[in-house]
Amino acid sequence: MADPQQAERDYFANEPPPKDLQANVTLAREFIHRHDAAGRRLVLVTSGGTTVPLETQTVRYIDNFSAGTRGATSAEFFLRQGYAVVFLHRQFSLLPYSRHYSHNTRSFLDYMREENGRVVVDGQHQSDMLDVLRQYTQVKREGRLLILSFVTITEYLWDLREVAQLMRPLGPRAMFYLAAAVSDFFVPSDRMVEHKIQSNEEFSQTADSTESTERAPAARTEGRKLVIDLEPVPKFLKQLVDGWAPDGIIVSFKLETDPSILVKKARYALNKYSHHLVIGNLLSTRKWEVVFVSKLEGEKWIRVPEHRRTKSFSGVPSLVGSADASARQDHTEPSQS
Ligand code: PAZ
Repeated sequence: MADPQQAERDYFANEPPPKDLQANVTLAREFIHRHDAAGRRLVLVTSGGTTVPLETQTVRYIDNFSAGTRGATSAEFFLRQGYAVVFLHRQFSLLPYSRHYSHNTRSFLDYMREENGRVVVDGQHQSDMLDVLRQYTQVKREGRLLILSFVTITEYLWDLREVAQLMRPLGPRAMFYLAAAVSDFFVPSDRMVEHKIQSNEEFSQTADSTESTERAPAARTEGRKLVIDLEPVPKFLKQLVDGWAPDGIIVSFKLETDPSILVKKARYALNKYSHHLVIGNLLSTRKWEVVFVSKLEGEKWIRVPEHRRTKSFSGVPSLVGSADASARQDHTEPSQS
């Protein structure tokens, strides 16, 4: 089996860092030092899906499913509990607080109207919006939320590694809450074609246009077919647990679509990486049930009661958003629906 440290070295040696890495590191360093000095608990929340570009000048890419609801909602709850939050999210996915008014079927302008030449919030939304605004304003005043973004798997991994290493000195006061949906496969940069992949063979790239690559391009057309040959992304959870932040509290997520393997795979991840908690969820029921799998407590299901599974005012039903007060915990099997 490949040595994970070697796989990490190879990955970061071959995949160039994002352009904004240094700027992100500078922001994160200041943020982490400030909150460390104040004795605050810090959490890195990752959120949204990573992409796998197929071309260097990217027109086409493979995406990972995630709207960022779990991450953005959870970040609000960590902030409410007094944490400082580094929110590493997929660009344009949901953000804490603004999530209540974005990505809806309705425009944010529908919450407002004009009154005497001024913009005012509609009466029916006043109290909800005031509540969100007060929380947001307080967090901003206290400087407790740092928002960083990624698009590709490589940007995500560079940012994760740098921020995790900066958080390392905090030991168990640092938590890693890894809700992002991260690609398992990718196109290494030395196998990536420069230009847009053509569907017409006449215009397909010749060896000339990929001459910087000694290895065969990972995406190519054969006749009218597009053939993509992806490589595995090294398993970075192992590196996080053992190397980047060995004393941090690490919570990972596991998304599946087949209910019969969810708990098995969550247990497998827990045993393999020896971290603190795996939160499992199914694509179809993730909004109202999750399973916590940990060494200390085994398997514990948390469900939003049926009568609370209606849409919230934001139009987004959310386990974290509505479960804190009334979620039922039990040890039964997941719903098969
Ligand atoms: O972002 P979202 O609320 O639509 O979905 C959240 C989620 C399903 C991506 C998250 O809960 C999760 O399981 N993340 C890990 C996915 C994975 O197995 O890589």
